[in-house]
Amino acid sequence: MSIADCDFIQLPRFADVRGDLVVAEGNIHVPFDIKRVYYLCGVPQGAARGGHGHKELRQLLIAVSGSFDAVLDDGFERKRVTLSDPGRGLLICPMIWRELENFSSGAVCLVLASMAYDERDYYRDYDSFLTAAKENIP
Ligand code: T46
Repeated sequence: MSIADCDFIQLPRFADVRGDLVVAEGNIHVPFDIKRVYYLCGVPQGAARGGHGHKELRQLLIAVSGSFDAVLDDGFERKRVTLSDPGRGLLICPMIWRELENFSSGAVCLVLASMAYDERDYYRDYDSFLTAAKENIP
């Protein structure tokens, strides 16, 4: 997996005079079974989230309100993308180090995840992640 495999997915959006409704169904719009949902909110100005990689977890991040940046790193290259559109989500594949920063005031990051929470799936140390990524060991 590389950062080339991490891309935005456009979600179906139903807009009418009452506002917008955006849908994300597992294995239809999102390329995995959705096993867990969580969200980041109330992030203070200047604070960062993430700062880890996952061995197997796949996630779709959606800025349902406000905006923030995601810095993705596959051990070989880095890219920064901005999430600000509630109608599209950023797919993050396994073995990608991610850092989330530049949260706007009131930003909410909704996360759809392919697995239940499991601390053993995390690389929380960058050097260990880098060694595994370079050796292609999940
Ligand atoms: C990711 C980014 C975008 C749980 O108990 N269950 C959960 O499902 C999650 C995600 C976290 N936690 C606990 C574990 C920690 O005690 O919540 C606490 C904060 O978690 P963490 O420091 O990992 O939060 P972030 O925002 O740095 O990272 C999270 C996800 O862990 C991570 O997978 O990609 O959001």
